[in-house]
Amino acid sequence: MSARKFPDDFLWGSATASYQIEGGATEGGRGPSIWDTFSHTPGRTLNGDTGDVADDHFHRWQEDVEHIKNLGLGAYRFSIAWPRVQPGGSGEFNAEGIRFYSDLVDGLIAAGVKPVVTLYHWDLPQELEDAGGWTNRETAYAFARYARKMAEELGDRIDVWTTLNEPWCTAYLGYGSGVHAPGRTESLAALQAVHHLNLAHGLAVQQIREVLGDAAKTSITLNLHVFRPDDPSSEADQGAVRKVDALANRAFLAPVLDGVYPADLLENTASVTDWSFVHDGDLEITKQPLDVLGVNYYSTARVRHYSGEGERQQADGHKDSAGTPWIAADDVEFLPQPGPYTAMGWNIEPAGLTDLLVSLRDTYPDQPLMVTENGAAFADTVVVEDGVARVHDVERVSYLHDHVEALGLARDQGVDVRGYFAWSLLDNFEWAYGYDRRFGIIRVDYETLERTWKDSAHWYRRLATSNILPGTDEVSPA
Ligand code: IFM
Repeated sequence: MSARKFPDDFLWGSATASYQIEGGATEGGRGPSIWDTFSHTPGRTLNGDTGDVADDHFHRWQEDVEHIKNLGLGAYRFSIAWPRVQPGGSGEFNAEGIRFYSDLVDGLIAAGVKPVVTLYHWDLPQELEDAGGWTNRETAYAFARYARKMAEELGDRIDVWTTLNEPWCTAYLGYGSGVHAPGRTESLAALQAVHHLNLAHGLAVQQIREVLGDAAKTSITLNLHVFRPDDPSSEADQGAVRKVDALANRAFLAPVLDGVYPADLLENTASVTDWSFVHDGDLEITKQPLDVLGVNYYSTARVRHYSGEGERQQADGHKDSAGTPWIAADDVEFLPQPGPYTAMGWNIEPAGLTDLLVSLRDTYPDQPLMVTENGAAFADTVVVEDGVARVHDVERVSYLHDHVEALGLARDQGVDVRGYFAWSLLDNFEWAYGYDRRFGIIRVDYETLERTWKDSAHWYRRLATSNILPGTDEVSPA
């Protein structure tokens, strides 16, 4: 069997996010974000870990760009910390913070790497949260002003402008289940956040296009959920899938790509809200032409209708939540999926990625796609061989291999997927799990902050530099 080949212009990249890698939390004029507050609140993160130092990328970014270059990547996806460039989220911008990203962008371009920017990967300026955060419509307008400023400053040096990363997490984990910052557990707040995030996205795209014209490539990244009905022949289980699909997927896809909220979403959540926070004209704003839709994929979920008998199962990967991210879905059960699992407890099912990409193409045939995150956490160990530190992360190599193959299978079916970004470039602060879960293809020693390529990095370099899917045993250093 010949190895899978990808086209020459297929974009191979790796992704990170500001709060997860930067550190320098109080340096360079950066203001506090909701994740500073949250992680410094006892009991919120595993071992009380914070992003104060993280990978110290703030000081080591040049070394990190060198790693990206040596990996042979065509693109690097990173996020801008809003409070680093505008400490309070409105008002004064911080020239020093802007310079940090401007230098990073120049460094990437000099290394032959396309910068793919995310404007919001969860580190909301704390001052904005104090005024209501994403429950407050004003936050969407503040976000648009910040987006405009970034477009003015970074301009045409950016390859793709991504407005939001995984608004599902911001809305439902931040305001519904409370496992993410700001840690609120209010169903109404979560749904208000859903809408204000969609609005923020649309307003920001308008601003970016106003500054940069149609040449600007714009995007949003969604963590779309793949739900399997427990019994595919059961109408009740299919109904359970539709209910959570509306909350998790269509609550974002429909306003952003179709300019509507799904009728079943409004109906199912009527006990929580009448959605009067959606103003006339908002849905024309949320729907903006998108050059690429970013898709983050990790695993699948199995759901069934809950009749009320017996204890309701909630094996959805968020079962340790204080509240629930599944608003008005008490009649839906999440069942454990068969393994294997990653260190996050997430099941590994590459076919879910193929299914997701194909179903997106079926619904939105003209929408180009990009897998903006995919990867796995495992408990890595370092071994020293001939005086050289190695991490034989066999499971991660095979996870990446199988998911790239799954993406290839979607392409075989004619799906227009243009790029793939491994999550993550570096081990980093995995939110409520602190530094305990390692997703990096490059290991970070949190004592010395030294970077060590894992086998997965060597494997990924082969893929990125050849466009041919290497075997899982092709992991030796070049
Ligand atoms: O680390 C996160 C990232 O910030 C957003 N997507 C999922 C990753 C793994 O949980």
